[in-house]
Amino acid sequence: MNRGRLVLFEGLDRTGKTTQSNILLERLKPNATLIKFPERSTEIGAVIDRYLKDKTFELPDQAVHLLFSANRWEMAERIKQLLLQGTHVVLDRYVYSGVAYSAAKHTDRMDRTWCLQPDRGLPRPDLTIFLTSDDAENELRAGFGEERYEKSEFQQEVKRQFVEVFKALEDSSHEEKLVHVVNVTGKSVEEVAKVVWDLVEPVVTLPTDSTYSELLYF
Ligand code: FDM
Ligand code: MG
Repeated sequence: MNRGRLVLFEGLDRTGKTTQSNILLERLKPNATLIKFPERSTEIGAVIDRYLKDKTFELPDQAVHLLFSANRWEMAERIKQLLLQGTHVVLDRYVYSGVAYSAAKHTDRMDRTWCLQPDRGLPRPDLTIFLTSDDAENELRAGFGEERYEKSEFQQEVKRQFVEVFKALEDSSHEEKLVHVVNVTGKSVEEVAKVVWDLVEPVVTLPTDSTYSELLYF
């Protein structure tokens, strides 16, 4: 049986990840599941949710980073089982967000290499779509965001970190590119969905050959 494919949307806040994840999910249904990180409904997710919403709730940056990673590990077995039973899994944020947001804090002795370690061994997406925008920072300035991290200067640093994380995690053992950058500036939701589908379609329709038999791992 064909294993499912793991497709990840990454990007800054307000670039349309959640919208596009939902559109893709509808297209792939019934053979697909959407998982959003942080998964706020778990025990660990509840602490993360509080940390993001309550700016008076302080935790060391290292502890927060490990909680986000632990939250992925809470879901890792389920993701694997879904893929192995032939279900496609769409992810809204994952490892790259984990490293980019934490590394953007520039906490002493908490560099990208440190940040990457706890996620080693998690299932690696067959395709990652990085949604970027030239005006995300303006939208944030206009008062869209309420949560921690939703500040334009911090978002600019996260953007810079994402680029470095993609480089650091590039896997040259694969012939096809696993990460694609899509700039959504000036594009409608439908236009972005079209670009996304053109990237996803070949990945989900290729029969299982040597390319998609084994799961990939970070
Ligand atoms: N975020 C998300 C992190 O800092 N680390 C992570 O590992 C993940 C998955 O959480 F600011 C940040 C990114 C964002 C916040 O995400 C909540 P959503 O997508 O806005 O719910
Ligand atoms: Mg957000």
